[in-house]
Amino acid sequence: MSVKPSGKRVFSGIQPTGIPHLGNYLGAIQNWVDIQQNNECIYCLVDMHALTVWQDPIALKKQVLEQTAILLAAGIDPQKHILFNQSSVSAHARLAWIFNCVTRIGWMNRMTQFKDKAGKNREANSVGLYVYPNLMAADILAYKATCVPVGEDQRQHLELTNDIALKFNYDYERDFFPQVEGLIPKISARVMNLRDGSKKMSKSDPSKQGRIELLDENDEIINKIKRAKSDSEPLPSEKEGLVHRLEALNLVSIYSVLAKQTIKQVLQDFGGKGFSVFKSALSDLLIQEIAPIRQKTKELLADENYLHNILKQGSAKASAIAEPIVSEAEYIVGFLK
Ligand code: AQP
Repeated sequence: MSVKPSGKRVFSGIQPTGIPHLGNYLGAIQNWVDIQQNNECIYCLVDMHALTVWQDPIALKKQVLEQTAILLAAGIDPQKHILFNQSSVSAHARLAWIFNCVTRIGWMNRMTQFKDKAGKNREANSVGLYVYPNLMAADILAYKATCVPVGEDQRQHLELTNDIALKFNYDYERDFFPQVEGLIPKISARVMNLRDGSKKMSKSDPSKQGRIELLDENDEIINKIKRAKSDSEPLPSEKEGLVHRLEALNLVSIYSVLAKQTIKQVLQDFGGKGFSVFKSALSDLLIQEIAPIRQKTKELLADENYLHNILKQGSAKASAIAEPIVSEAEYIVGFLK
């Protein structure tokens, strides 16, 4: 994955709704780590977003700490950058309310992620899930961040963020919020469910068999890849041979990102070979990537105070940036200060 250093302010978040999976890792976290080199990065455990779907309160607290440990283990540097939990910085909620009043209902109705997540019984979902993209816009714009590393599934929400910023600037006749740019990994932007190549890999999928979690033990990784859906044909030698073979394409894409090879190169090596050989090589690559993160996470989880302190320091640093920006936005819309 190649990311050009730009010296920008970066914001990104992840929901503490479970253990991050390979999709979160390849679509977001790996990118987060890389761009720390040359940018000012603000990374957030978005517990307020998590609440848009019911969460067990005890589990949610545990998951925030678990994800903090995983992000640190994956290489996030909380000294040079900022790592915190969203609910501890009130600027997010305050700006989100303003954006609820800026966004038009027609815009929200076009959000495909809501449609996917809400399912058939839309009316039974929380209002929070519906206005989730407004909170996401507030997360980013509370810091006037201009660079947002996310997976491909978030592209539409970023476009909405830009529409909100433009409308706010237009309505209040000033150039206050910047336009944001997504930093979306080109290869394997969307990692798919191992059991169903038409669905994205997701933390909230009831079955863990469809996802590789970053805390999976080596034998779990091997078993999940063994049982991953494939087909009876050998792998093709050309990329065109993967059209209509969603699950095979997903496995090859994962391999190509982990091995830092193009799909063409992977198929040069594995074209004509059966899935058992390929899956065994894929498991090896996954274990090589995930085992050190799992090990380090376990060590970090042994000291919860340390993790609490990291988040506390992160919240203070985040507030110091967001507070003046959001206070000014409140003043602009007419709140007494
Ligand atoms: N399957 C995926 N492939 C590539 N990128 C992905 N991301 C999520 N799933 C994939 C990226 O991970 C970042 C954090 O996502 P999130 O946890 O905030 O929420 P999400 O996109 O809704 O992810 P999940 O796993 O599907 O969570 P649940 O099940 O809780 O809703 C984002 O940058 C996202 O693009």
